[in-house]
Amino acid sequence: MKIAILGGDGFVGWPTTLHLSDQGHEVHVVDNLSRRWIDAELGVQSLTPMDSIQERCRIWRDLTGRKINFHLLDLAQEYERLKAWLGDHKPDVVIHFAEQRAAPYSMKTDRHKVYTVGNNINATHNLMAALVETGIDAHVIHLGTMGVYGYSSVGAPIPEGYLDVQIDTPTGPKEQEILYPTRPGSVYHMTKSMDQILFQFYAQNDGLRITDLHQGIVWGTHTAQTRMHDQLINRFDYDGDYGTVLNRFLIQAAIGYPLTVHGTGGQTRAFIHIQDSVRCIELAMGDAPKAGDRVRIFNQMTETHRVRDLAALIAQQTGAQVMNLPNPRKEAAENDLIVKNEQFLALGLNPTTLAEGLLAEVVDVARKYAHRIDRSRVPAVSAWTRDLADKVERDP
Ligand code: NAD
Ligand code: USQ
Repeated sequence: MKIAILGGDGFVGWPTTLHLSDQGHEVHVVDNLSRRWIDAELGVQSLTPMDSIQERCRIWRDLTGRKINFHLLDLAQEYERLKAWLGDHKPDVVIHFAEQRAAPYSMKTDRHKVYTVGNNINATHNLMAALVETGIDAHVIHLGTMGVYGYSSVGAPIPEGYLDVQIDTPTGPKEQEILYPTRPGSVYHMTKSMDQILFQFYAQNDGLRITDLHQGIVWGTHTAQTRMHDQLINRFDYDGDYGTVLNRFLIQAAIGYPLTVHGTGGQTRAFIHIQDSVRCIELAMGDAPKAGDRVRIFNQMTETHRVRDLAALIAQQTGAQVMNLPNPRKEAAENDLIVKNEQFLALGLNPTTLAEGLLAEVVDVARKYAHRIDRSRVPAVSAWTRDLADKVERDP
């Protein structure tokens, strides 16, 4: 199949690109490299030394004989070029990773809020409009987030996207299926909630075939293909804006930095290993909806963990200290989370769980590149409100 990977230079996009190229698909990465520019803006860099996307593609070709095509294009700002590109290449599948994905970055200042909404909503909507206009019947697979649900599950498992509700009407109660009500916890998560409505509209109005993957926090760094060569190494964020909690704890453990638990660490979140994330995308590709179907929604996660339990586990394995910091985010201090993920299990996903070996692998990668870490970039200082900003510890 011919596959367009929008955002294919990123943390999940790059291993997905390699995996699908390895399977013999014709793969095209479309990316504006904004994530690399944001590194420059923030004065941070990936823990792992990343080559340019062109160099990564060259190494892959030398190693495997397979070609990955790269196209520099901004989905949000270059609508006409996007439409022309789709018209020229006519992909069978479009995998859409191309959004600003860090909640703390989206909450930094009003400028970052405006950028995140403009970038994410326009990227998604431009893609929808261009597919309709060009008449291309590609299966769109979007990377959404578990965060659209808002985490607290009132004791009931979070279903895969839809909820059956009973509504009282003058003629008696009626059943209706609705999108699970969203409760985003950041401007970034809010854009993913808005994406859902765009998808619902274009599936119903134009018969676009869309799968939305509500993904949990991705951890790990290597996949089978990124291990094949030093220069195929994946991006690995550790800083207070882009680093996600489990990968941050593993890096902190590697450099002797106390594990930065926000508040009591009572937040329960969904997790998935990067190798499973890539596998899920492959599974979703093989199970495309038909025109006229509702948006297919999968919960792309394999396990849930409480933040303080993760910290305790890593502390026990590595000897790291744990520190409880004022939480810069406005979020429930404690929550439970039960999530349904039966669809991927039924398609054959064999979950990789938090095994000691894989955790140790990440710590080893972090130790190898520890000299690249700027410790002053470890604290999470982006606060959700002005009040919280006053309490954030910049140098804990
Ligand atoms: P990332 O920031 O590493 O990659 C995103 C890529 O998209 C970058 O290469 C960036 O340059 C590109 N991009 C952004 N805006 C663009 C635009 N307007 N035009 C073209 N390219 C653009 O993010 P990631 O961690 O790989 O996440 C990929 C997707 O998966 C995101 O949509 C994110 O919301 C979702 N997701 C990620 C995680 C996670 O833990 N990393 C968890 C759940 C969902
Ligand atoms: N946290 C800490 N210490 C840290 C960092 C985070 O205690 O050093 C806490 C946060 O307060 C939060 C939880 O850990 O309660 C998760 O934070 P995170 O940064 O790992 O995850 P989040 O901001 O939710 O975002 C990440 C990705 C995003 C994706 C989302 C999936 O960046 O793209 O959509 O995970 S989910 O969390 O399921 O919504």
